[in-house]
Amino acid sequence: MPETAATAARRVLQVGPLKPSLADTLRSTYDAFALPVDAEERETFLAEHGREVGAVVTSGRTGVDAALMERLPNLRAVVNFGVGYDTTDIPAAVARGVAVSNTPDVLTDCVADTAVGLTIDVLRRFSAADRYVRAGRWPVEGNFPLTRQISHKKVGVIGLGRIGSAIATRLTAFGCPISYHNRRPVVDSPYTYVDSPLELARRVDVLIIAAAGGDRTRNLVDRNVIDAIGPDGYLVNIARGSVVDEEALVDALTAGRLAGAGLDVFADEPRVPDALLAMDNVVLLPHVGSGTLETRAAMEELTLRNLESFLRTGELVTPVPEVKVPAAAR
Ligand code: 8YV
Repeated sequence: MPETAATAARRVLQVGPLKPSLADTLRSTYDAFALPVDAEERETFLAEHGREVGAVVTSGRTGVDAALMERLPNLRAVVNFGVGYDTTDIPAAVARGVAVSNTPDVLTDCVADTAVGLTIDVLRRFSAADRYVRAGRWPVEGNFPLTRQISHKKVGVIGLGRIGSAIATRLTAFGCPISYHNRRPVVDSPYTYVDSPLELARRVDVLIIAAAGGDRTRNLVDRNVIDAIGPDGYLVNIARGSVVDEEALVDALTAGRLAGAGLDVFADEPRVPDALLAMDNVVLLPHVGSGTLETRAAMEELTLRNLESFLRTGELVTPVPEVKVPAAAR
């Protein structure tokens, strides 16, 4: 009998840590397995149960690589908590007819707020000024040094998707002229298109990265782009650490070839290069872009809607664009 959504493996598997309430629901409502962390236990689990798994629920921090897909031969859906799905092997999913969903839209506002917050913080040096007060330096050393104004700064956005556009809208209200780089110009965009990250970096005071991670954007912001931002310029990254050559970024900051950086994401999270920890002109956040109660609840709800819909109908609610597997192929 050909495999259909009705006859397919139905077991749900949690891969990697998830929001505790989501993990609880998976266990209690969906009788889900959780993939063991220990290598030996994982091996035993996959040998015993791998064929039963029809859907994985994971997050952008863990994902499903090609090797794990191989061990889940009846996998038909990867339901991803998070908008970014660069940790899931998309070509392997396409080749295997595995559908993938993410959680777009519901986190756009919070991630854009974070980008603006980081931009203000790194230019106005609020976190550094806070440290100055706490260290008791104000009464001893006097006024905190002057900082940089944010209003009217020229801002460049790499990746004018949903989040990039929400950042641009916010910063337009600050009087910032916005230009952007995408693979292609956005039709009817009110912002100025620039056809390379290098040229964009040359033109702006603040370069904000909002592009998706993955192979296509790896080190898109390389040494040359960082140098083009220049010693009076700032870099803000709320996307993925992989989009920036982190070593080049550290070098530029160390040598004073870049004024400062606001970073919510890093190349090897949760590790942050030691050199950055010692700098006062960087703001470092532990990947909290979407991390509010409201947004994480909305992400959880959308994740569960995708799972429920997939189990009932074989269709995902918010499939990612690259992997729209027609129902007939599943
Ligand atoms: C989350 C994110 O921190 O959505 C994304 O791509 O990076 C963040 O919203 C992450 O997905 C949670 O695991």
